[in-house]
Amino acid sequence: MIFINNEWHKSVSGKTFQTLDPRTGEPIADVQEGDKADVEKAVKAAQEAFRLGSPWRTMDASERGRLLLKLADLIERDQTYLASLETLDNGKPYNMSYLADTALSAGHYRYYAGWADKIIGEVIPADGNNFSYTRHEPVGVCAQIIPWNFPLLMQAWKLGPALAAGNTVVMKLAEETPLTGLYVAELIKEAGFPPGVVNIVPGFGPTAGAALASHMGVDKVAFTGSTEVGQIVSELAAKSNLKRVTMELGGKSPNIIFKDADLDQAVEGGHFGLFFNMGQCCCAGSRIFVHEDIYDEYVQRSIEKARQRTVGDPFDPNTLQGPQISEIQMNKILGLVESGKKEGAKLAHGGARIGDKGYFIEPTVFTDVQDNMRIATEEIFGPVQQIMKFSSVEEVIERANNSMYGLAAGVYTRDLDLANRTAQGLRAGTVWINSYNVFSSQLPFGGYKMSGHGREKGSYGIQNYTETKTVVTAIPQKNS
Ligand code: TXE
Repeated sequence: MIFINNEWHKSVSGKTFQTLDPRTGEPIADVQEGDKADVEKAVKAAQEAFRLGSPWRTMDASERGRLLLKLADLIERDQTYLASLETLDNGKPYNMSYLADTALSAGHYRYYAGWADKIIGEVIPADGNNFSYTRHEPVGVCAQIIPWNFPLLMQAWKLGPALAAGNTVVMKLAEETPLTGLYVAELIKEAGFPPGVVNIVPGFGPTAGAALASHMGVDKVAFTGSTEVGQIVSELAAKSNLKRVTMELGGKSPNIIFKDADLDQAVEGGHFGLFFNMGQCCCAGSRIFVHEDIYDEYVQRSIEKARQRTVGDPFDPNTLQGPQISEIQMNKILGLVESGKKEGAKLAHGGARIGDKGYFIEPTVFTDVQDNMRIATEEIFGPVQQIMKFSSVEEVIERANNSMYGLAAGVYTRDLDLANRTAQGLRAGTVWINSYNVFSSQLPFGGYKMSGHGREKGSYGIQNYTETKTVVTAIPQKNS
């Protein structure tokens, strides 16, 4: 169903679509398919909820925080159900859905609850006889378009700061994974958010998504997804009403292993940095640069780790890797594996589909990868690790930066000077040193270059959901 004004609606067109179980490719449920006409209704509801004098606009900021805290509590109350639904719809191991996705989502709402009454402007000693201050006001009606790789968490990353800052929202869920986002809609209502503050439309990108991006009544669009679609959304936003845009897009993140690194830690970091979430992470460390002195040992240990990775039913507690999200994604990944073989990389492990039901792929390791190969330049978004060799610091920084992307990077070394020098040289929104995939709510996240712009999480996430208003009042005489 479609969630507008705290009520459940059927699609105006009467159309539905199926969401599939990635373990089998079989349908789980029919979902109402939102389109332009549904987006129209949802935007109207969000505008009405944002009108001056509305319950949402007149609510104490601390009360907005209390509602977010309540939402976090409700997610925890229903954590087992939500984690099961996430695994069913997305295919990620249940342990991850429970310990990472649902837990981090609740924590994220709680973190932004704390911000709600701490968004403060400045009193400014401007020249002349005046009293001047800034207000950090909500941007207004925000469209939020999210992907399928972390359905609950991407919803939380987007809703948390938007609601803390007092915006209203129309969110389009990914067509592959609409179920948990819709369940959270019910919790939003139960928490007590006024009608129209959050509206959730399941549907497809070129219809519902594009309608949101080009809508004249939407003040901002926040998008997470592919760089290609990010360009389309930016264009629609610019051509319609120059709505504000934040983008979290693809990546080809380097993970640099220096020769003095703690090898156990670096092998684990390279493995986890790539294989986590079946490789379906925008920040996946998909170019692992290893110093030539330790290259052979690193490669051998990485292959061993990939060999030990258990693939299977994501509800089995021993499973580390479930299916990929869809047939399209599986075929894209297998196509890139073929290109790697053709272009001369060494397929050291895996490389094939597992079985003929569902979308399972073997944990795959390529070694002897060259920088210009497709597997070293294109986002694979699957369980395929690229390992390459380097010899000097200057060389590796230059090669790591030689990408249209700049989302994240990893550096493994025991030498603090080398770590800092490398971190400063890398053109990436996040640099993890002797770690990878650290996603605390307090840390800003976002991209350089074609990995996007704007930041989510942390105080920077709030900045992206506020407008600054300067108010200047003439006064008879100012005094210091
Ligand atoms: O992404 P899309 P897809 C990358 C990854 C993956 C590739 C394709 O490389 O293999 O993208 O995945 C909505 N107007 N990432 O096809 O299409 C769509 O409905 C407005 C990286 O799934 O970008 C969904 O809600 N919206 C990434 C969202 O965009 C449109 C996460 C993302 O889908 C639209 C996912 C349009 N014209 C994929 N077309 C990351 N940064 O984490 C689609 N959408």
